[in-house]
Amino acid sequence: MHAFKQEFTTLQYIVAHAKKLLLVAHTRPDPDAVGSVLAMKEYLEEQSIIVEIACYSPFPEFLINMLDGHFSHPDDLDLSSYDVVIGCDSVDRGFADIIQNLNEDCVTVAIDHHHDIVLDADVLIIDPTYAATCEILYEYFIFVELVITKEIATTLLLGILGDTGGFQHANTSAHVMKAAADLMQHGADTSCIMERVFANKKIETLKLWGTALEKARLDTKTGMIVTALTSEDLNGQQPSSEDIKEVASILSTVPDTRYSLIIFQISKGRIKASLRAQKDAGVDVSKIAHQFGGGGHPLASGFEMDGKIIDHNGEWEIV
Ligand SMILES: [Mn+2]
Repeated sequence: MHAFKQEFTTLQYIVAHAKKLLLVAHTRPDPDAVGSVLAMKEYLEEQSIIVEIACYSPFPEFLINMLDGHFSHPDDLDLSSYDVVIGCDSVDRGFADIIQNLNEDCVTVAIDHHHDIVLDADVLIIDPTYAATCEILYEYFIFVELVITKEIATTLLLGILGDTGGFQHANTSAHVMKAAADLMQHGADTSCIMERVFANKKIETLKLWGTALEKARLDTKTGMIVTALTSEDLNGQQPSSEDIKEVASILSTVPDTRYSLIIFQISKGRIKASLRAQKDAGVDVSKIAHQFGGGGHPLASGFEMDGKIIDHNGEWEIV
């Protein structure tokens, strides 16, 4: 685990001199992306910096009543007006497009825990041994001796709980638990976050899960369990990425399963897939995701591609 002493010192210096700063959350933001940009915003605004958050997707509906957040579409912002831009989590998704439109003097910072980041920035704070970007930010806030408010504690724990699947994934290290305990001590409400992120399912969502689980097929030779949701299955519904990831997680725990794959139709002509592997199963699902232009972690990854899923009585074809 990288200590980032030098990078944190540099970031602290950049922040001390920033006047107008843009935070970037990745497209279709997950709890770690939302948690990290909101925690950063709170910290930066304390220091009288003008801060905005850019994202190509709207603020996630399931977090609206819990957190006070506002995302602006990058096209609605004057991107050349910022002196610092910080991308938090999955910086390859969206941040790369924004970087191209910045002022020449603008300082760019990327904070991430994905192992396959190709994007370049002036300051890179990237280490895949961290479970969440929020875990890296927690380290940074300790480093700069920030007083952790209830809001910051809540947003950081949101990211940690999101990316560890509520402490269930293999990335739940002793360091994660220590950080989480400290954040709880500073007022973060674990059960409230858990309810938002993992419970609080609409009946339609649970029915979709039911369809996905019912159609799942296990190949005992390879240990792969697979299921798919066609546009007919979805019937106009648009499940969140979190919902789909959860189905992949549940399927990966079936006995004799080494890894799981769920494919669903996100829009007409476009499909999305989520992969989960069991720890010690010897499968690196990020390698599979890479073959299809996606990415992620060895035990949790995903990809998107053009295509339409067709169901031939339980045998799927992508055309
Ligand atoms: Mn993350």
